[in-house]
Amino acid sequence: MSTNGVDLNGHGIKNTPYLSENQSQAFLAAHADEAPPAGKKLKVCVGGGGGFIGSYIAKRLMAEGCYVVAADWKENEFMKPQEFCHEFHNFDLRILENCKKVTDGCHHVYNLAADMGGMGFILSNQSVLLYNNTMISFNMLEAARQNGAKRFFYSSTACVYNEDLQKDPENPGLAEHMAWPAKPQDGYGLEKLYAEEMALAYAQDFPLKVRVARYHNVYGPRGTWKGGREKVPAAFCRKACASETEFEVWGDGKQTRSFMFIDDCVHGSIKLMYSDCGIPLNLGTDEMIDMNAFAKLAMGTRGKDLPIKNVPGPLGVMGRNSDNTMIKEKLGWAPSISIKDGMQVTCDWIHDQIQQEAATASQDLAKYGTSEVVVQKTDTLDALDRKSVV
Ligand code: NAD
Ligand code: GDC
Repeated sequence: MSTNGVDLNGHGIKNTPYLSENQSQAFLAAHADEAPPAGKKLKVCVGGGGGFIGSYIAKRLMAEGCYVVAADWKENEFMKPQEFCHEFHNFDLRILENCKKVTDGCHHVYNLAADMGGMGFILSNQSVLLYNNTMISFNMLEAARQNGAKRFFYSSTACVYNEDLQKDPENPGLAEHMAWPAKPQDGYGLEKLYAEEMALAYAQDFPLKVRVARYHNVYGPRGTWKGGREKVPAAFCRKACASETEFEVWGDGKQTRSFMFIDDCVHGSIKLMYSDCGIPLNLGTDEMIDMNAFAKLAMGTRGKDLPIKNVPGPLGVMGRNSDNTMIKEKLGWAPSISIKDGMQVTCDWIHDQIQQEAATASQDLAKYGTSEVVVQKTDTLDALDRKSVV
């Protein structure tokens, strides 16, 4: 593990080359025209601040001297609100009135809120997530405009890319222009692509600077690791801890992905927000790996080498990698934390979570050796009529 750089979140990983440790202060020093009045902090709203990436971004912005308002319809599972924000609002962000309340007076708005998960969620929940995410994305953007925010960050995804370019596991890298002509693999990718376009249109028509990151599979401590919404890094860490005789992998395991550790995601998101880059950018690593090799890497973090059992499951695309030419050109930086380093930290954390559960309740470890597929329910849609406007 490299010791060069800064340990952003106390994970012990220091290999991100930081241009400025405190990006918020550097931004304010360079943009006097966008700075709040003397003595006032830059006020930032983080939609989805109770979630994985949102809570990290909120915590980092708070540490960098911003006044942080986090909003989510659930509290963070692993941190108390005061650990990552100044104000926490338990609001349904599908509702414009709620979005307006949480973005009131904010200079910057980050939208990280989405009904989301890995392949065990997004393919089997298309209708509900299409409705929920469309409402959140549109209303957070419009609320930012109505409240006169100066900058808006939208968390898009590698799922926007044309599926015809992702059939071969030897994916050479998806460059930003390859999202068009559009043919995303699922409704989640399509909804994200449309929300990107809407944000870009707002940037053209209104005095709102829009920044769009296309995240490539983000993982790390405090991410969802069980229940069916987890993505493959957390699922494999959990299986590496729990499996004793064989290791289950959905599909033939030849499908490839690249993965980004949370510290790189936080640093890159804030760096992009403060940049002059008005076009969507890939935010991911270009260290591509196939799922059988990834399973072995995860097992290695626990000192295991079990036989792999390839089982049926939702697969998504066959090959996906990030082309980082554009981000290097625009930001002079790209994510660089290795899968090996990031997975060791993540698997150690999931091991601790399992140990903590075992200390408080009787535990069926075998269930953690397999992954669930989440069945679609309409409770969030039905709740719209009853209790959404807080
Ligand atoms: P997450 O599920 O941990 O966080 C999303 C948060 O949004 C959750 O806390 C959830 O409660 C909240 N939310 C959902 N619906 C809401 C509503 N109606 N009102 C208020 N809050 C609501 O997921 P994450 O991994 O932190 O993802 C953050 C963003 O990044 C999402 O927009 C996601 O689509 C995007 N993204 C993530 C990844 C990844 O690999 N994690 C990859 C690509 C894009
Ligand atoms: O879920 P995910 O990480 O999403 O799956 C990656 C690959 O790993 C898939 O081919 C899946 O079949 C395989 N896989 C094998 N075993 C398992 O136990 C498992 N659990 C999971 N989850 N997968 C397993 C994601 C989206 C995100 C986000 C990112 C952006 O797609 O689900 O919402 O937008 O992409 O990069 P993935 O990478 O297909």
